Amino acid sequence: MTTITLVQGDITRQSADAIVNAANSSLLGGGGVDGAIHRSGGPAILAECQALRASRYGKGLPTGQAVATTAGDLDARWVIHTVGPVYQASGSDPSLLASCYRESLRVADELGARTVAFPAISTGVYRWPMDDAARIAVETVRSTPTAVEEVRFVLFDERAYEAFAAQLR
Ligand code: AR6
Repeated sequence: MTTITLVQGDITRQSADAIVNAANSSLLGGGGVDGAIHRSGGPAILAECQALRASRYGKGLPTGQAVATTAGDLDARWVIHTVGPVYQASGSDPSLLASCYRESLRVADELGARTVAFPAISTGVYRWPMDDAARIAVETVRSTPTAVEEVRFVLFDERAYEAFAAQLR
């Protein structure tokens, strides 16, 4: 059984086996959660991301996929980087956002992670509407078989927290 918990706060302050990063396909950093994770985690994370680009992901990590690195100075063993889809009002594929959660859990299982902290993927720079993103996140975690014991959604502000709380009620 996987327990879903909600926390309002900064994901870089969390203690967990794995912390998920809402990255971009370059894996070389950016703003939002991505910037915060690289700033708090230190240069070891970027060094491993650069090695992954050179070895496995020359064209970048595709949207909806996930890959792990060290967590550097964060209070975690791994960072799992995943690339959310950019929301477009003209049509966006929710299965790609679901895939981020499913693939991150698959990577977590491969690593043996038991606690995994997720941000609200795609809801910042990538503009996915929060209520819809919260529904997709919670439904996907609930329907994905995994040995992860705790999935913790770490929501940056009260609006995001309330959107996820509504899905759990
Ligand atoms: N802890 C938890 N949540 C956070 C934090 C934090 N420290 N900082 C921001 N959020 P975003 P995306 C929330 O933009 O939409 C980057 O530049 C934020 O309020 O980080 O998937 C990447 O390099 C929002 O609800 O990720 C990509 O280019 C959520 O995290 C692009 O942004 C996601 O916002 C990815 O965009």
